[in-house]
Amino acid sequence: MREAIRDMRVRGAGRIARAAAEALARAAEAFRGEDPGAFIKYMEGVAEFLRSSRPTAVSLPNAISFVMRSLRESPPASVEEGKRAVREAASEFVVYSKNAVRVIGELGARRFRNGDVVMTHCHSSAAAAVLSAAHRMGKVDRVYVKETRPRLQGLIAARVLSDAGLDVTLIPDSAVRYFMKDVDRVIVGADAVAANGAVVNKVGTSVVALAAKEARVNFYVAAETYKFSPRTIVGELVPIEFRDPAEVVGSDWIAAHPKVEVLNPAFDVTPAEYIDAIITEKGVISPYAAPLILMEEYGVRTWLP
Ligand code: RI2
Repeated sequence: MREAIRDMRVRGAGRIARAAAEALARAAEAFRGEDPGAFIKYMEGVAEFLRSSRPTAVSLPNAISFVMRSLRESPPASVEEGKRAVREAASEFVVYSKNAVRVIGELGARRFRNGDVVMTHCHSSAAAAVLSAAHRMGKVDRVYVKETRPRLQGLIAARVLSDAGLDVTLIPDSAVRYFMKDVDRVIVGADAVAANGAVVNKVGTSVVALAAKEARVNFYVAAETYKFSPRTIVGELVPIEFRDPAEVVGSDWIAAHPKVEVLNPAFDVTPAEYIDAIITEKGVISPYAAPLILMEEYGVRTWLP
């Protein structure tokens, strides 16, 4: 699963969180032995290994912590009990996560008006849930989807939204400002939401936000609460993943141009002042209310690490 997340066969912040939770449950089942202490140590190792799959989407460590808390808070008396605790916590997370995406769809759709033309970036299941729900409510028919180089996840969004019945226009990333004048609202997903309301999402998101602000177009983010980053409350930055430059131009081109540096950041940061609302499963909030979500999710411990 770590390899699948690393090479993005499993991708999308929500999906990798669910996959990690399920991988923990599978790893627990595979443990052979009778010593609960050894089981916990083994699970801590698996958790650490999975956590290092990709650095940016905070949903991944948050999901892992959720599952591991079931062992840490009440240490099991037997390996069987430990396995059961992990299995139940993992399935609780998966159920919660899928339901959260559905609720976000319903809450988010209410923010749209009849006839809105929308733009999105990359493929986010949460943003797609909002667009599909808004379409079912008869509010949104047309959506601009950016191709999202270098890995072209926009093509996934184009397929998903077209299958949901929307009229999709696929555009190159560089055409974002050209088409913004035709757009009423933007909606994107998130890999991490910081305590200061900044949103980390697929690289290029902040450019869409800039163009939207210039054109006075509303900019929404759809994010489950487990995408809020507790560490940012004490000033830690969300690490930005830099992926293989070969994803940008191919390894042959790189080999043929040894003097050219090719960089491939996977994410960028959109500051709170560019964001009108974050749609979570607990309600639609201002980005400046991000600390309230963190307080509710992690309590005062967040401030006293
Ligand atoms: P959902 C993705 O990252 C995109 O940046 C997307 O906006 C975000 O995760 C959230 O996706 P990547 O895994 O959880 O494609 O809403 O690098 O599906």
